[in-house]
Amino acid sequence: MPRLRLAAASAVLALVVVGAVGAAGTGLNGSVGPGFAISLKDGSGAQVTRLDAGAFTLTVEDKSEEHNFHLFGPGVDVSTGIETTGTKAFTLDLVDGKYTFICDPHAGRMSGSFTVGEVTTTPPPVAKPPVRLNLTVTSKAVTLTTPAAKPVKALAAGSAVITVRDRSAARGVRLAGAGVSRSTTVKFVGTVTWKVKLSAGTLVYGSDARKPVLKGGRVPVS
Ligand SMILES: [Cu+2]
Repeated sequence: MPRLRLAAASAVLALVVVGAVGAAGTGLNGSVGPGFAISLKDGSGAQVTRLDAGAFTLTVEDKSEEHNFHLFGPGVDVSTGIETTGTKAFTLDLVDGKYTFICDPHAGRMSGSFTVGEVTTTPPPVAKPPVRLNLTVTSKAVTLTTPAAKPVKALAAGSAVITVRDRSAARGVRLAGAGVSRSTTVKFVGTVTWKVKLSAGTLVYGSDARKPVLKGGRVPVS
């Protein structure tokens, strides 16, 4: 009995010490059990989703002998025992980053997280400028070239701006495959611009109508 009383006294002392420390930091309340409930709330009772960096006192009420409350993140790794219950307090120095709390035996269904500091958002991907191509049909040939007049051997999927030069009143030019299906009419002579979105596949270009049909080419798009 005296030993028990001593234990009780030291527990009270511990609570007093914790209380004193608690005054230095903002209070957070963790709770686990009964059942599969786990939560972390601020002083106003609201679910913690984001905090400013700083000192905090986390008071955890562990209400179950099957669960524990385990909080970890940058510079922090604290937990209550699985088979123990009761109230336990921790001082936390939270810095910018993501923190997670779980019940170790049931991390799959008992977990939560919050961020500290600025929430880092990944910047939107920088849009690649469209590739520029020239598609030309004359009475003799159909060619697909770069603006520097080099033949196109391969293309990357994405946007393309194609300057189409139809120099033949007897043929149209067509572009098909890789998500594209465009053509000029047989009679048309002139220059048009096609803005297309190339997807992976094979881009086929050639002429149509009047025989002989001019063979163009095939370009892999990946
Ligand atoms: Cu659990």
